[in-house]
Amino acid sequence: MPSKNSDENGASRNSTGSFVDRYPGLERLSADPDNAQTASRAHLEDYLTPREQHYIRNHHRTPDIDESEWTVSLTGLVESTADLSMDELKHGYPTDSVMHMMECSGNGRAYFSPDAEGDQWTVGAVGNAIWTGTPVRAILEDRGADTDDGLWLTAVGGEAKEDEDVFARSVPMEKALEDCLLAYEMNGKPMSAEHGFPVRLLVPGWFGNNSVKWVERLHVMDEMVNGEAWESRDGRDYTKYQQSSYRLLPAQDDEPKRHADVETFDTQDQMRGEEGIRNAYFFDQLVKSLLTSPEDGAELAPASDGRVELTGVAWSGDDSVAGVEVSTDGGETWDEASFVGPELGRYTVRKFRYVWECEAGEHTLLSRATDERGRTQPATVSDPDAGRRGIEDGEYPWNQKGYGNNAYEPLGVTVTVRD
Ligand SMILES: Nc1nc2c(c(=O)[nH]1)N[C@H]1C(S)=C(S)[C@@H](COP(=O)(O)O)O[C@H]1N2
Ligand SMILES: [Mo]
Repeated sequence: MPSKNSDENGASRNSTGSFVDRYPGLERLSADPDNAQTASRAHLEDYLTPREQHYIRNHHRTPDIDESEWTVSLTGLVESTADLSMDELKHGYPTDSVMHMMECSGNGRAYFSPDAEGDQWTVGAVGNAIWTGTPVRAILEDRGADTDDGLWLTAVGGEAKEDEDVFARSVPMEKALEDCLLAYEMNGKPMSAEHGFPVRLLVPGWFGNNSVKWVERLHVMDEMVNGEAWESRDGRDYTKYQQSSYRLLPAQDDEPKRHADVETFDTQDQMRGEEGIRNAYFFDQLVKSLLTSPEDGAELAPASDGRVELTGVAWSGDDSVAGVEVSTDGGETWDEASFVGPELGRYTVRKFRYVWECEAGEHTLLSRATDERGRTQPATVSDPDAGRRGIEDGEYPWNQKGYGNNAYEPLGVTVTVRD
Protein backbone atom coordinates (compact mmCIF):
# COMPACT_ATOMS: atom_id res chain seq x y z
CA MET A 1 0.00 0.00 0.00
CA PRO A 2 1.29 3.48 -0.79
CA SER A 3 1.88 5.48 2.35
CA LYS A 4 0.90 9.10 2.85
CA ASN A 5 4.40 9.95 1.69
CA SER A 6 3.87 8.89 -1.89
CA ASP A 7 1.71 10.39 -4.58
CA GLU A 8 0.51 8.59 -7.69
CA ASN A 9 3.80 9.18 -9.48
CA GLY A 10 5.60 7.54 -6.65
CA ALA A 11 7.21 10.84 -5.72
CA SER A 12 8.08 12.23 -2.31
CA ARG A 13 9.93 9.58 -0.34
CA ASN A 14 8.88 6.87 -2.64
CA SER A 15 10.37 3.81 -1.07
CA THR A 16 7.15 2.19 0.06
CA GLY A 17 6.03 -1.29 -0.97
CA SER A 18 8.23 -4.30 -1.40
CA PHE A 19 11.12 -4.23 -3.85
CA VAL A 20 9.67 -7.06 -5.89
CA ASP A 21 6.30 -5.30 -6.18
CA ARG A 22 7.85 -2.06 -7.28
CA TYR A 23 10.29 -3.57 -9.80
CA PRO A 24 8.43 -6.38 -11.53
CA GLY A 25 10.78 -6.20 -14.52
CA LEU A 26 13.95 -6.89 -12.55
CA GLU A 27 15.86 -9.98 -11.54
CA ARG A 28 17.42 -9.42 -8.13
CA LEU A 29 21.07 -10.46 -7.76
CA SER A 30 21.46 -9.38 -4.15
CA ALA A 31 19.39 -7.77 -1.42
CA ASP A 32 20.44 -5.32 1.30
CA PRO A 33 21.78 -3.47 -0.56
CA ASP A 34 19.55 -4.19 -3.53
CA ASN A 35 21.15 -5.00 -6.85
CA ALA A 36 18.99 -6.08 -9.73
CA GLN A 37 19.16 -6.32 -13.50
CA THR A 38 16.63 -6.11 -16.31
CA ALA A 39 15.09 -9.56 -16.44
CA SER A 40 15.34 -10.18 -20.18
CA ARG A 41 16.74 -8.85 -23.41
CA ALA A 42 13.23 -8.32 -24.70
CA HIS A 43 12.88 -5.46 -22.18
CA LEU A 44 15.68 -3.64 -23.95
CA GLU A 45 13.83 -3.67 -27.26
CA ASP A 46 11.70 -0.74 -26.20
CA TYR A 47 13.19 2.67 -26.88
CA LEU A 48 12.72 3.56 -23.25
CA THR A 49 13.38 1.32 -20.32
CA PRO A 50 10.57 1.96 -17.82
CA ARG A 51 11.95 2.69 -14.39
CA GLU A 52 10.34 -0.54 -13.14
CA GLN A 53 12.66 -2.42 -15.49
CA HIS A 54 15.78 -0.26 -15.25
CA TYR A 55 18.63 -1.99 -13.40
CA ILE A 56 19.63 -0.90 -9.90
CA ARG A 57 23.14 -0.90 -8.57
CA ASN A 58 23.67 0.12 -4.93
CA HIS A 59 26.70 -0.09 -2.66
CA HIS A 60 24.76 0.86 0.44
CA ARG A 61 21.12 0.78 1.43
CA THR A 62 18.77 3.05 -0.46
CA PRO A 63 18.27 6.11 1.73
CA ASP A 64 14.82 7.32 2.73
CA ILE A 65 15.04 11.01 1.84
CA ASP A 66 12.49 13.74 2.43
CA GLU A 67 12.78 15.98 -0.61
CA SER A 68 11.64 19.10 1.26
CA GLU A 69 14.62 18.81 3.60
CA TRP A 70 17.26 17.90 1.02
CA THR A 71 19.91 20.34 -0.18
CA VAL A 72 22.80 20.13 -2.63
CA SER A 73 25.75 22.20 -1.51
CA LEU A 74 28.26 23.74 -3.88
CA THR A 75 31.72 24.18 -2.39
CA GLY A 76 35.42 24.33 -3.30
CA LEU A 77 36.70 26.69 -5.99
CA VAL A 78 33.58 28.88 -6.13
CA GLU A 79 32.97 32.59 -5.52
CA SER A 80 29.86 31.99 -3.46
CA THR A 81 29.10 28.65 -1.90
CA ALA A 82 25.50 27.48 -1.93
CA ASP A 83 23.04 25.15 -0.28
CA LEU A 84 20.40 24.63 -2.92
CA SER A 85 17.01 23.30 -1.95
CA MET A 86 15.24 21.01 -4.38
CA ASP A 87 12.82 23.83 -5.02
CA GLU A 88 15.63 26.19 -6.07
CA LEU A 89 17.24 23.49 -8.17
CA LYS A 90 14.03 22.77 -10.02
CA HIS A 91 12.67 26.27 -10.45
CA GLY A 92 15.63 28.65 -10.21
CA TYR A 93 17.54 27.30 -13.20
CA PRO A 94 17.00 26.12 -16.76
CA THR A 95 15.86 22.55 -17.35
CA ASP A 96 17.27 20.10 -19.85
CA SER A 97 16.80 16.45 -20.79
CA VAL A 98 19.03 13.76 -22.19
CA MET A 99 18.38 10.22 -23.31
CA HIS A 100 21.14 7.97 -22.09
CA MET A 101 21.73 4.25 -22.40
CA MET A 102 23.45 3.85 -19.05
CA GLU A 103 25.50 0.75 -18.45
CA CYS A 104 27.02 -0.48 -15.21
CA SER A 105 30.70 -1.20 -15.68
CA GLY A 106 29.99 -4.59 -14.06
CA ASN A 107 27.57 -5.59 -16.84
CA GLY A 108 28.84 -8.80 -18.46
CA ARG A 109 30.97 -9.73 -15.44
CA ALA A 110 29.33 -13.17 -15.48
CA TYR A 111 31.27 -14.00 -18.65
CA PHE A 112 34.69 -13.79 -17.03
CA SER A 113 36.53 -17.03 -16.53
CA PRO A 114 37.82 -17.54 -13.91
CA ASP A 115 35.05 -15.60 -12.14
CA ALA A 116 35.60 -11.95 -11.29
CA GLU A 117 34.53 -10.60 -7.87
CA GLY A 118 31.04 -9.22 -7.38
CA ASP A 119 27.46 -9.69 -8.48
CA GLN A 120 27.31 -11.80 -11.62
CA TRP A 121 25.58 -9.40 -14.01
CA THR A 122 24.90 -10.89 -17.44
CA VAL A 123 23.25 -8.56 -19.98
CA GLY A 124 20.73 -6.59 -17.94
CA ALA A 125 22.78 -3.96 -16.10
CA VAL A 126 21.98 -1.43 -18.79
CA GLY A 127 18.95 0.74 -19.45
CA ASN A 128 17.82 3.58 -21.66
CA ALA A 129 16.00 6.45 -19.99
CA ILE A 130 15.23 10.13 -20.47
CA TRP A 131 16.76 12.02 -17.58
CA THR A 132 15.59 15.54 -16.84
CA GLY A 133 17.18 18.08 -14.53
CA THR A 134 19.29 21.19 -14.12
CA PRO A 135 22.40 21.56 -16.28
CA VAL A 136 25.40 21.53 -13.95
CA ARG A 137 26.85 24.33 -16.05
CA ALA A 138 24.03 26.70 -15.09
CA ILE A 139 24.70 26.24 -11.37
CA LEU A 140 28.47 26.59 -11.71
CA GLU A 141 28.16 29.75 -13.77
CA ASP A 142 25.54 31.26 -11.49
CA ARG A 143 27.76 30.78 -8.44
CA GLY A 144 30.99 31.94 -10.06
CA ALA A 145 32.71 28.58 -9.94
CA ASP A 146 36.15 28.15 -11.43
CA THR A 147 35.50 26.21 -14.63
CA ASP A 148 38.88 26.05 -16.34
CA ASP A 149 39.93 22.96 -18.25
CA GLY A 150 41.85 20.60 -16.00
CA LEU A 151 39.61 21.13 -12.98
CA TRP A 152 37.35 18.42 -11.58
CA LEU A 153 33.85 18.44 -10.20
CA THR A 154 33.36 15.95 -7.40
CA ALA A 155 29.84 14.75 -6.64
CA VAL A 156 29.27 13.23 -3.23
CA GLY A 157 26.49 10.73 -2.56
CA GLY A 158 24.54 11.29 0.63
CA GLU A 159 23.59 7.74 1.55
CA ALA A 160 26.66 6.40 3.39
CA LYS A 161 26.32 5.82 7.13
CA GLU A 162 28.98 6.87 9.64
CA ASP A 163 31.02 3.70 9.19
CA GLU A 164 30.64 3.37 5.41
CA ASP A 165 32.83 4.53 2.52
CA VAL A 166 31.32 7.52 0.78
CA PHE A 167 30.34 7.17 -2.86
CA ALA A 168 32.06 10.16 -4.46
CA ARG A 169 33.09 10.57 -8.08
CA SER A 170 35.14 13.26 -9.80
CA VAL A 171 34.13 14.28 -13.31
CA PRO A 172 36.40 16.38 -15.55
CA MET A 173 35.20 19.99 -15.71
CA GLU A 174 35.02 19.86 -19.52
CA LYS A 175 32.48 17.02 -19.32
CA ALA A 176 30.56 18.59 -16.43
CA LEU A 177 30.09 21.79 -18.47
CA GLU A 178 29.28 20.00 -21.69
CA ASP A 179 26.23 17.99 -20.74
CA CYS A 180 26.01 16.77 -17.13
CA LEU A 181 22.72 17.23 -15.31
CA LEU A 182 21.56 17.23 -11.74
CA ALA A 183 18.64 15.01 -12.66
CA TYR A 184 15.41 14.69 -10.73
CA GLU A 185 13.14 13.03 -13.28
CA MET A 186 13.39 9.71 -15.04
CA ASN A 187 11.17 9.16 -18.09
CA GLY A 188 9.10 12.20 -17.16
CA LYS A 189 8.36 11.17 -13.59
CA PRO A 190 10.13 11.84 -10.32
CA MET A 191 12.78 9.15 -10.09
CA SER A 192 12.27 6.36 -7.63
CA ALA A 193 14.26 6.07 -4.41
CA GLU A 194 16.57 3.38 -5.76
CA HIS A 195 17.47 5.40 -8.86
CA GLY A 196 18.59 8.39 -6.82
CA PHE A 197 15.59 10.32 -5.51
CA PRO A 198 15.48 13.25 -5.06
CA VAL A 199 18.50 14.13 -7.22
CA ARG A 200 21.40 12.45 -8.95
CA LEU A 201 24.27 13.46 -11.16
CA LEU A 202 23.78 12.23 -14.70
CA VAL A 203 26.88 11.91 -16.87
CA PRO A 204 25.64 11.11 -20.38
CA GLY A 205 27.57 8.47 -22.31
CA TRP A 206 29.59 7.42 -19.29
CA PHE A 207 29.41 4.23 -17.26
CA GLY A 208 26.79 4.30 -14.52
CA ASN A 209 29.35 4.53 -11.73
CA ASN A 210 29.92 8.19 -12.67
CA SER A 211 26.28 9.15 -12.17
CA VAL A 212 26.26 9.67 -8.41
CA LYS A 213 22.85 9.14 -6.80
CA TRP A 214 21.41 11.05 -3.82
CA VAL A 215 23.86 13.93 -4.45
CA GLU A 216 24.43 16.09 -1.40
CA ARG A 217 27.50 18.05 -2.51
CA LEU A 218 29.26 19.31 -5.61
CA HIS A 219 32.85 20.29 -4.90
CA VAL A 220 35.01 22.13 -7.45
CA MET A 221 38.61 20.92 -7.21
CA ASP A 222 41.95 21.07 -9.01
CA GLU A 223 42.35 17.31 -8.85
CA MET A 224 40.26 14.17 -8.44
CA VAL A 225 39.41 12.89 -4.98
CA ASN A 226 42.76 11.48 -3.96
CA GLY A 227 45.25 11.60 -1.11
CA GLU A 228 45.10 11.34 2.65
CA ALA A 229 42.72 14.18 3.29
CA TRP A 230 40.05 12.41 1.25
CA GLU A 231 40.91 8.96 2.58
CA SER A 232 39.85 9.92 6.06
CA ARG A 233 37.63 12.91 5.75
CA ASP A 234 35.21 12.91 8.70
CA GLY A 235 36.57 9.44 9.46
CA ARG A 236 35.33 8.00 6.19
CA ASP A 237 37.01 7.16 2.89
CA TYR A 238 35.90 9.28 -0.06
CA THR A 239 38.47 7.92 -2.52
CA LYS A 240 37.60 4.24 -2.82
CA TYR A 241 35.01 4.54 -5.56
CA GLN A 242 37.20 6.84 -7.65
CA GLN A 243 40.66 5.38 -7.14
CA SER A 244 40.20 1.75 -6.22
CA SER A 245 36.86 0.54 -7.62
CA TYR A 246 36.10 1.12 -11.31
CA ARG A 247 39.71 0.66 -12.36
CA LEU A 248 41.02 -1.96 -14.73
CA LEU A 249 43.14 -4.24 -12.56
CA PRO A 250 44.82 -7.16 -14.33
CA ALA A 251 45.62 -10.32 -12.37
CA GLN A 252 49.26 -9.32 -11.78
CA ASP A 253 48.53 -5.96 -10.11
CA ASP A 254 47.92 -5.62 -6.36
CA GLU A 255 46.47 -2.12 -6.29
CA PRO A 256 45.59 0.33 -9.04
CA LYS A 257 48.02 3.22 -9.39
CA ARG A 258 46.28 6.36 -8.15
CA HIS A 259 46.38 9.63 -10.05
CA ALA A 260 45.65 13.12 -8.82
CA ASP A 261 44.82 14.11 -12.36
CA VAL A 262 44.54 12.66 -15.85
CA GLU A 263 44.05 14.48 -19.13
CA THR A 264 42.80 11.51 -21.13
CA PHE A 265 39.12 10.89 -20.42
CA ASP A 266 38.35 8.32 -23.08
CA THR A 267 38.29 4.93 -21.32
CA GLN A 268 39.68 3.03 -24.26
CA ASP A 269 42.52 5.52 -24.75
CA GLN A 270 43.39 5.06 -21.09
CA MET A 271 43.41 1.29 -21.69
CA ARG A 272 46.03 1.88 -24.37
CA GLY A 273 48.26 3.35 -21.70
CA GLU A 274 48.07 7.00 -22.71
CA GLU A 275 49.75 9.33 -20.20
CA GLY A 276 51.21 6.20 -18.61
CA ILE A 277 47.85 5.24 -17.11
CA ARG A 278 48.34 1.61 -16.04
CA ASN A 279 44.85 0.99 -14.74
CA ALA A 280 42.17 2.64 -16.81
CA TYR A 281 39.37 4.50 -15.04
CA PHE A 282 35.90 3.56 -16.24
CA PHE A 283 34.74 6.86 -17.66
CA ASP A 284 33.01 6.79 -21.06
CA GLN A 285 31.28 3.59 -22.17
CA LEU A 286 32.68 1.13 -24.69
CA VAL A 287 30.86 0.27 -27.88
CA LYS A 288 28.56 -2.72 -27.45
CA SER A 289 25.55 -4.45 -29.01
CA LEU A 290 23.00 -7.09 -28.22
CA LEU A 291 20.62 -9.15 -30.33
CA THR A 292 17.19 -8.85 -28.75
CA SER A 293 15.31 -11.11 -31.17
CA PRO A 294 15.19 -14.04 -31.67
CA GLU A 295 15.73 -15.34 -28.16
CA ASP A 296 18.49 -17.72 -27.26
CA GLY A 297 17.30 -21.29 -27.82
CA ALA A 298 14.45 -20.23 -30.11
CA GLU A 299 13.02 -22.61 -32.70
CA LEU A 300 12.34 -20.63 -35.83
CA ALA A 301 9.96 -21.24 -38.66
CA PRO A 302 11.09 -18.92 -41.46
CA ALA A 303 8.59 -17.06 -43.61
CA SER A 304 7.70 -18.65 -46.95
CA ASP A 305 10.61 -16.83 -48.60
CA GLY A 306 13.02 -18.49 -46.17
CA ARG A 307 13.81 -15.31 -44.26
CA VAL A 308 14.04 -14.45 -40.59
CA GLU A 309 14.42 -10.96 -39.18
CA LEU A 310 17.09 -10.37 -36.52
CA THR A 311 16.88 -7.24 -34.38
CA GLY A 312 19.00 -5.72 -31.69
CA VAL A 313 20.33 -2.64 -29.97
CA ALA A 314 23.75 -0.99 -29.97
CA TRP A 315 25.17 1.73 -27.76
CA SER A 316 28.43 3.43 -26.96
CA GLY A 317 30.03 6.26 -24.99
CA ASP A 318 31.18 9.71 -26.07
CA ASP A 319 31.83 8.37 -29.57
CA SER A 320 28.58 7.22 -31.10
CA VAL A 321 27.82 3.95 -32.86
CA ALA A 322 28.78 4.05 -36.54
CA GLY A 323 27.72 0.59 -37.66
CA VAL A 324 26.68 -2.91 -36.65
CA GLU A 325 27.54 -6.21 -38.29
CA VAL A 326 25.82 -9.52 -37.80
CA SER A 327 27.17 -13.05 -38.14
CA THR A 328 24.86 -16.02 -38.57
CA ASP A 329 27.65 -18.61 -38.59
CA GLY A 330 29.30 -18.10 -35.21
CA GLY A 331 31.69 -15.40 -36.39
CA GLU A 332 33.09 -16.92 -39.61
CA THR A 333 31.52 -14.29 -41.83
CA TRP A 334 29.94 -10.90 -41.10
CA ASP A 335 27.42 -8.78 -42.90
CA GLU A 336 26.32 -5.18 -42.36
CA ALA A 337 23.03 -4.71 -40.46
CA SER A 338 20.91 -1.61 -41.07
CA PHE A 339 19.84 0.94 -38.51
CA VAL A 340 16.12 1.32 -38.01
CA GLY A 341 13.93 3.87 -36.28
CA PRO A 342 14.61 7.44 -35.27
CA GLU A 343 17.97 8.79 -34.18
CA LEU A 344 17.24 10.03 -30.69
CA GLY A 345 20.60 11.47 -29.70
CA ARG A 346 24.20 10.45 -29.46
CA TYR A 347 23.98 8.76 -26.08
CA THR A 348 20.98 6.57 -26.70
CA VAL A 349 20.44 3.18 -28.35
CA ARG A 350 20.62 2.59 -32.08
CA LYS A 351 18.32 -0.21 -33.10
CA PHE A 352 19.41 -2.47 -35.90
CA ARG A 353 17.84 -5.05 -38.15
CA TYR A 354 19.14 -7.79 -40.40
CA VAL A 355 17.20 -9.98 -42.77
CA TRP A 356 18.65 -13.46 -42.67
CA GLU A 357 18.18 -15.91 -45.50
CA CYS A 358 18.49 -19.01 -43.43
CA GLU A 359 18.84 -22.71 -43.85
CA ALA A 360 17.51 -25.44 -41.59
CA GLY A 361 19.71 -26.42 -38.68
CA GLU A 362 21.36 -24.93 -35.61
CA HIS A 363 23.07 -21.55 -35.90
CA THR A 364 24.99 -19.20 -33.63
CA LEU A 365 24.05 -15.57 -34.16
CA LEU A 366 26.35 -12.72 -33.14
CA SER A 367 26.37 -8.95 -33.40
CA ARG A 368 29.32 -6.59 -33.35
CA ALA A 369 29.15 -2.79 -33.25
CA THR A 370 31.78 -0.24 -34.24
CA ASP A 371 32.04 3.33 -32.97
CA GLU A 372 32.76 6.45 -35.01
CA ARG A 373 36.47 6.15 -34.22
CA GLY A 374 36.50 2.70 -35.84
CA ARG A 375 36.78 0.79 -32.57
CA THR A 376 34.91 -2.46 -32.59
CA GLN A 377 33.90 -5.07 -30.02
CA PRO A 378 36.44 -7.77 -29.25
CA ALA A 379 35.43 -11.43 -29.67
CA THR A 380 36.26 -12.85 -26.25
CA VAL A 381 37.62 -12.09 -22.79
CA SER A 382 41.34 -12.85 -22.40
CA ASP A 383 42.91 -15.32 -20.06
CA PRO A 384 44.11 -13.65 -16.82
CA ASP A 385 47.66 -14.82 -17.57
CA ALA A 386 47.71 -12.67 -20.69
CA GLY A 387 48.11 -9.69 -18.36
CA ARG A 388 46.40 -7.34 -20.76
CA ARG A 389 45.45 -3.77 -19.87
CA GLY A 390 43.55 -3.00 -23.02
CA ILE A 391 41.63 -4.51 -25.93
CA GLU A 392 44.05 -6.29 -28.26
CA ASP A 393 43.89 -9.09 -30.81
CA GLY A 394 40.14 -9.40 -30.43
CA GLU A 395 40.40 -9.97 -26.68
CA TYR A 396 38.92 -7.93 -23.86
CA PRO A 397 41.30 -7.77 -20.88
CA TRP A 398 40.30 -10.06 -18.02
CA ASN A 399 40.39 -7.92 -14.86
CA GLN A 400 39.90 -8.62 -11.16
CA LYS A 401 36.63 -6.75 -10.76
CA GLY A 402 35.20 -7.85 -14.08
CA TYR A 403 34.55 -4.37 -15.50
CA GLY A 404 33.74 -3.16 -18.98
CA ASN A 405 33.19 -6.46 -20.80
CA ASN A 406 32.07 -5.69 -24.35
CA ALA A 407 33.13 -8.99 -25.95
CA TYR A 408 30.55 -10.24 -28.45
CA GLU A 409 30.92 -14.01 -28.30
CA PRO A 410 29.43 -14.45 -24.82
CA LEU A 411 26.40 -12.46 -25.98
CA GLY A 412 25.64 -14.70 -28.96
CA VAL A 413 22.40 -16.65 -29.28
CA THR A 414 21.92 -20.17 -30.63
CA VAL A 415 18.76 -20.86 -32.59
CA THR A 416 17.35 -23.77 -34.55
CA VAL A 417 15.70 -23.20 -37.93
CA ARG A 418 13.07 -25.78 -38.75
CA ASP A 419 12.75 -27.45 -42.13
N1 LIG B 1 25.50 7.47 -4.20
C1 LIG B 1 25.64 6.43 -5.03
N2 LIG B 1 25.59 6.64 -6.34
C2 LIG B 1 25.73 5.63 -7.22
C3 LIG B 1 25.96 4.31 -6.76
C4 LIG B 1 25.99 4.09 -5.35
O1 LIG B 1 26.14 2.96 -4.87
N3 LIG B 1 25.84 5.18 -4.52
N4 LIG B 1 26.14 3.30 -7.69
C5 LIG B 1 26.64 3.72 -8.99
C6 LIG B 1 26.69 2.68 -9.99
S1 LIG B 1 27.99 1.61 -9.88
C7 LIG B 1 25.82 2.64 -11.04
S2 LIG B 1 26.00 1.52 -12.29
C8 LIG B 1 24.67 3.56 -11.11
C9 LIG B 1 23.37 2.79 -11.19
O2 LIG B 1 22.27 3.63 -11.27
P1 LIG B 1 20.82 3.00 -11.18
O3 LIG B 1 20.75 2.20 -9.91
O4 LIG B 1 19.86 4.11 -11.23
O5 LIG B 1 20.68 2.09 -12.38
O6 LIG B 1 24.60 4.42 -9.99
C10 LIG B 1 25.85 4.90 -9.53
N5 LIG B 1 25.66 5.91 -8.53
MO1 LIG C 1 27.98 0.27 -11.82
